[in-house]
Amino acid sequence: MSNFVSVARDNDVAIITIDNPPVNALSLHVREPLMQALVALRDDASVAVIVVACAGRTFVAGADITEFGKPVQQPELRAIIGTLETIAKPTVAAIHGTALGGGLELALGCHFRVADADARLGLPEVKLGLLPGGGGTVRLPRLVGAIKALRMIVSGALVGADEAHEAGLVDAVFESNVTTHAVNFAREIARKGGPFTPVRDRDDEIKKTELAAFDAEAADLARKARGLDAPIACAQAVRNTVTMSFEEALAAERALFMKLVAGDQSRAQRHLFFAEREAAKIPGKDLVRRRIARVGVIGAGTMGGGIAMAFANGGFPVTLLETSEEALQRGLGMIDKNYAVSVSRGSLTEDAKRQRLVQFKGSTDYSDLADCDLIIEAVFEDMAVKKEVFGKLDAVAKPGAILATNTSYLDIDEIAASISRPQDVLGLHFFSPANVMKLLEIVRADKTAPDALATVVDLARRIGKVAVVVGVCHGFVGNRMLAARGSESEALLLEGATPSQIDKAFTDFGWPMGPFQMGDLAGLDISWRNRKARGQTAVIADTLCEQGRFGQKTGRGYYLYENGSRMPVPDPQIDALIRGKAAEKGIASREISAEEIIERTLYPMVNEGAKILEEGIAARASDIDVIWVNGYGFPIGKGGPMFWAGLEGAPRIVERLEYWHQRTGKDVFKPARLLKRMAETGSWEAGARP
Ligand code: 3H9
Repeated sequence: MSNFVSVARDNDVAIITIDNPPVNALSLHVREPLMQALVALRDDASVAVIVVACAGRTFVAGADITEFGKPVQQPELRAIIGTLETIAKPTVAAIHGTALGGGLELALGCHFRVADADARLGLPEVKLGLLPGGGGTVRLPRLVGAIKALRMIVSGALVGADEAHEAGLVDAVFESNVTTHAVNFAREIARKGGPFTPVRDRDDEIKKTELAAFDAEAADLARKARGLDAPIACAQAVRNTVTMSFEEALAAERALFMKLVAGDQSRAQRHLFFAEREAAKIPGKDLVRRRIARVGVIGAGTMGGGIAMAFANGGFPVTLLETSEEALQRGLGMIDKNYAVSVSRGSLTEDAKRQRLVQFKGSTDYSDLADCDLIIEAVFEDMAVKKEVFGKLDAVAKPGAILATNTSYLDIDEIAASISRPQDVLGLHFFSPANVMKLLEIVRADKTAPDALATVVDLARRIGKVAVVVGVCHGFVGNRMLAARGSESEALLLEGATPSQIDKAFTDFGWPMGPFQMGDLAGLDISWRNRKARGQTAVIADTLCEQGRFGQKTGRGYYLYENGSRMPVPDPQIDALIRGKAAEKGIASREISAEEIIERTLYPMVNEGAKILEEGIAARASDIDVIWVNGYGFPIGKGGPMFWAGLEGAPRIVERLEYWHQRTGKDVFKPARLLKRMAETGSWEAGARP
């Protein structure tokens, strides 16, 4: 029929196969022949049953995301599903891999769904800033009930085949060869005879809904939406299914979908979807990767332990090295405790915990790292200490082993130059807690061999990290931009803003927390130590540390944390301290608006991002977005700092930076050449590679 949709016959069973690699997305070139096939088979009296299946590694993983934002082309998915529902003979979706979004909606248009045991199903549109727009919000509740559908749709979480079966979403689960089983299943169904009720006409589950319980759950979910429109729209659409007729709810779903798909939040989230995948693409696709069978981690503190756990979770045996038996046991004990917490929360089984723990081998002897293919040091952030560690590694590591440093700031070229094999050295900058945080900055040093780099990029994916390759500079991409963001924080305080006012401007923007809450959480002593090492000062932050106010860990920082609570309480003493320091410096207090706070913190950050692109430290503007969303909590609905700069308007950012530069003379406000070019051309890429 077409390269993308074919029909095969097994006597009176017709099998439609969608074949649109890599994920069988419902692109126009699939929808057209699919519609034709359905109409033809509906009208073909020799066909008794229709099975809808997919070739390749997965069932349909959704609508084609690249088509969003462009004019809708017929036939639409909704029309295809509508046509499926006009077919009186039984229709069966044979699901393997993932049935996601429009893919699951297509399956919901069938009378029956059968799945491979390892298949996963879900409506993850919310993660793209959307809601299911192919009838998912009106059909899924009819099978699994409104509250379960609400949870699935608002979270976008996938369910396994067994759970789907239990919930009524799937009618049968098979160990393997789902299409063959689907044909037999279909025959059996046809033999028993109809009538076969389309999902749209099954109202029993809907009628059982207690609206008050539904609303309570929806309100709870809405509180967690943090400024995102899609979760709220998802909940509204499912509620409509309870309160409206099928047709009305379907029309309301469509209206909500069209609004979201045209909005900035969904544009931003779609940008991030592709940006994350793009970030993993580096030159050297065909390079032979180095074999990584065992990983060594030096340092069993919070960072080293987290890194070791990340690899153990990814199935790698790990040798964990410490300087003393006592430190080693403390580190291993912490790892055990972390896994125990996961077990108590129900996210890990006892058995899985045991399997992870056997991956660890502890040692205090460097020669035990000789069989490791990748060794990551996570020791004290000090050049001399790091060089000493690398010197020892140079002596014991096997030829070709990749030697990585987890430094957050130090010059990796200098570390690499200190040993005999600089080609094997690179940076792996994990974010704390390393077993949880998704971001991994992979730092390519001057002499890093391309195959070593390609190996760790692949490896990052295997341990579930979102990896971005960056170049060497102080703080790499993330922390360098963080410094630019933070540079005005103190000045804003001295000029009259309070920590809570600044933090509120951030949370209103969509950040999970503001810079002062974040400082208190991370521990103010860390940046204090860093400042001292670099001969820098920050009058308020330094005074806080001199008073022993290190943040949450001492119960006092910019805020008070009473009785071990993590809830920040504004402290009048801090306001007095700030006003006192301002008076000493002769700075008059004035009203500071939320707009000014954003301009003086986030615009310099975008500016620094532009400099990073100019210098080739990041390859693409979208790489910077991936770093900030996954590592620092930049609101996903704004797509990352560089995408947001486009929404905000680069001309405006340049104009305001120039204003602040003129007023303060500070370098952070001096617009980067590339930012000015972006303001003129509207594209980072136009200037990224001059
Ligand atoms: C939707 O369905 C809306 C409807 O309700 C309403 C419509 C009216 N479209 O992730 P991978 C590409 S919204 C286009 O690396 P994996 C991806 O960019 C959709 N392209 O593979 C990549 O390209 P490249 C709801 C897509 O094995 C390649 O495929 N569905 C799409 O790690 C491989 O992807 C979703 O949100 C797409 N839908 O993971 C599911 N999906 O090679 C989104 C993927 O050039 N997809 N690509 O970089 C996923 O979650 C994962 O891709 C999946 C496979 C789990 C399927």
